[in-house]
Formats: sequence, C-alpha cells, structure tokens
Amino acid sequence: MSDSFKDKLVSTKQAWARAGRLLTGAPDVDHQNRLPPGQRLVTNWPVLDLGIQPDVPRAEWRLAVDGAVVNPIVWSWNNLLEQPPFEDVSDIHCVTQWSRYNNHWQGVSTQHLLSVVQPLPSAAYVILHGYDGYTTNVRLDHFAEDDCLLAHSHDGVPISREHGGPVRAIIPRWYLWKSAKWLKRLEFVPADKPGFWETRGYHNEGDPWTEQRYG
Ligand SMILES: Nc1nc2c(c(=O)[nH]1)N[C@H]1C(S)=C(S)[C@@H](COP(=O)(O)O)O[C@H]1N2
Ligand SMILES: [Mo]
Repeated sequence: MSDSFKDKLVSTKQAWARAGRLLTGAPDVDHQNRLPPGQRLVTNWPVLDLGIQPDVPRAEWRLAVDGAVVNPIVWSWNNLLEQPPFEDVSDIHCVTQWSRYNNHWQGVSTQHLLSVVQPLPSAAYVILHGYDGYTTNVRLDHFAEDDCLLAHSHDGVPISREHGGPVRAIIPRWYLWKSAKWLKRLEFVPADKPGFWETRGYHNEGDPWTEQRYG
C-alpha cells in the first residue's frame, strides 16, 4: 500500500471519528443480542491495518515483555510453544462495523503470561506493540480476562501474515483495534499511553456493546 493511500485511510477514519459516524445511539448494556449495536455480521474475514504487513519468520520472531513486571522475558517461537496451550472460541467486532462469530483461537493465555512475568502492583496498563510500529493500550484488568490470548492459530490453521502472524493478541471483549497484529512487545506501565487509533479520535477503551467507537 502506498504512503498516500495509507494517509488517506487514516484521515478517513479520523474524519469518521470527528463526525461520530456509524453511531446508532442504542447501547446494548446487558448484551441482549449477540450482535452489538451498529454491527453487521460477515462470514469472511476482512483485513485491516496500516498497509505495512511485516514478514516475520517464526525463527526470527521475538516477544519482549517488559516494564513494570518482576520478571521481564523475551520469548522466541519455541519458547511460546513450550508454554501451556490455550484455546478459546470468541466473536470479533471491528469498529468499521463488521463482526465475525465463532473464531477458534489457539495460543497462550494472557493469564499464563501474567503468571510468568508477574506485573508489579504499580502496573495499570499494557501497551501492545506490533512489528509495523502500531501500538494500542489495554487496561491490565481487561488484558487479564479469561478469553484473552497471544494467538498463533485461527480455526485450526496458523494465523496468516495479513492477519498478524506469526503471533497476534486477541482481546475479544473490545473492538478489534485493541488486538494488535504481528505482536512484538508488551510493555507494562503505571500510567496510560494511548496508542495509534486512541490518539486519532478513537475511544480509549472501545466497548462494542455501548458503542465506544470514538473518544
Ligand atoms: N500491528 C497492528 N495491529 C493491528 C492493526 C494494525 O494496523 N497494526 N490494526 C487494528 C485494527 S484497526 C483492526 S480492525 C484489526 C484487524 O485485524 P484483521 O486484519 O485480522 O481483521 O487489527 C488491529 N491490529
Ligand atoms: Mo479497525
């Protein structure tokens, strides 16, 4: 994707945020419906990113986990596979309006990762960094939910490069922009650090049920 195309995509999404586009004004606080307000169901899997899709071979992939933790680590692909395997099925909801049900993820749970690195009491947010330079912030208690993982497979096959392989985060209760692709670093911090979209008009948390699209 060319730089001008990317700039256009980013400025279009920023303009949507300014205009409050797609908001229905009908929150579903109690999750009465499986499909959150303003979303439509798809059966394909759209690709969304900044147009840079890093090619990270498994043998070269590293995940650094650092900041406010007792045990900082750097995991290789083999180190990841040595961890207890975790799998879960969840729905994904993208702020650009599509949702996809029943995604079967396999990888390592964030709860296991937290037991290894042991966040300090001061840690309040996790900043997810991608190999493309993308960042997004997730509250530590949201990151620690029992359906969150560092995923290497989707519906039984390795996650493709375009969808963030070899390893991406999956934080399913929040809009999909929180689920960083091509995961490179998890930085535990005491003070919040809004990421790429959070500093471009998007909500700091992003709950699909109350349409926290823009903030
Ligand atoms: N590293 C990285 N992660 C990212 C993005 C990105 O540009 N770079 N885009 C986010 C956005 S806005 C969305 S909607 C989802 C899209 O994931 P998909 O392409 O697998 O559908 O990835 C999120 N994670
Ligand atoms: Mo997105």
